[in-house]
Amino acid sequence: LTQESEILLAIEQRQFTLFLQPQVDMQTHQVLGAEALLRWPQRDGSLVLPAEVIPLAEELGVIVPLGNWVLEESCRILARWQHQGIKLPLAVNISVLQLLQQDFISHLKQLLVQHPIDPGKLQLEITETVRINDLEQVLGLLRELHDLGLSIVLDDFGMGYSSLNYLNHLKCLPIDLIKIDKSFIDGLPQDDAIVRIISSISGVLNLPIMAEGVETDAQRDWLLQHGIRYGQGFLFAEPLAREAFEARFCPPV
Ligand code: G
Ligand code: G
Ligand code: MN
Ligand code: NA
Repeated sequence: LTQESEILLAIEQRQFTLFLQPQVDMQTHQVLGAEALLRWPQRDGSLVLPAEVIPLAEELGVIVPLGNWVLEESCRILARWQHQGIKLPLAVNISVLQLLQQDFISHLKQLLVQHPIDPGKLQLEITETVRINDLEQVLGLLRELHDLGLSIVLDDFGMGYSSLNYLNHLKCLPIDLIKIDKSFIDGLPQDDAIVRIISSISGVLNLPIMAEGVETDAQRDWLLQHGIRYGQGFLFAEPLAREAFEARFCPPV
């Protein structure tokens, strides 16, 4: 089997799974939602992580079927939650390559018809690595997604392309949340310059921010003292299998 047919077969045989990590209000400890993170369980019990699978799938040209499976599975989870009275939103990572596919929007519309969910509960996390020549196209697509009622999250903020011109574009983008990349949270509380800058950008743009990869009390305390309330990280919980996430964070209603 070639690597690409191995991935396609794994999709068909439902070998992939989504782990869920809670996103919390660090002030009240309330769980606000979950991020869906791709995992590929192997026969030996190990998990292949997205850092390996996603770039490979992009390179081999199978990111679209894989991304479609992730979106559909996320819709199934949201439909089940809606049925069970679980009101949490679910954030899904979207590769820009996937977003730029011709039929991405029509496929998404079709999914929303097949799975009658509140589109506002589906949050798309787009990584900020858009090349300048794609920017206009991406802006148009994000507006369309926002018009469908989906929430748009700018993932890994600070890592990608952020010129002042780009920030100017952000002002008129339908973005609902900015996530500060874990690499900047790692430095807290000592190295706080970048987080301060991102925090002030979010203030100017009037956008809420969430810290990723919060691991220590000291990081959380710094964030709260500087007005950053939303967080995700091992301090609160690791990504968990769906059943474990529900058992821990979704008490029976
Ligand atoms: O779960 P983990 O921390 O290993 O994820 C690493 C990175 O892979 C995350 O930053 C996330 O953005 C990306 N990722 C995780 N799941 C998916 C997915 O389903 N699709 C895409 N495109 N990226 C994902
Ligand atoms: O989409 P993004 O790349 O931000 O996905 C988050 C990734 O970071 C996931 O793969 C998740 O497993 C990982 N992650 C989440 N919280 C923590 C954390 O507190 N510490 C570390 N080292 N990794 C984390
Ligand atoms: Mn993410
Ligand atoms: Na991220």
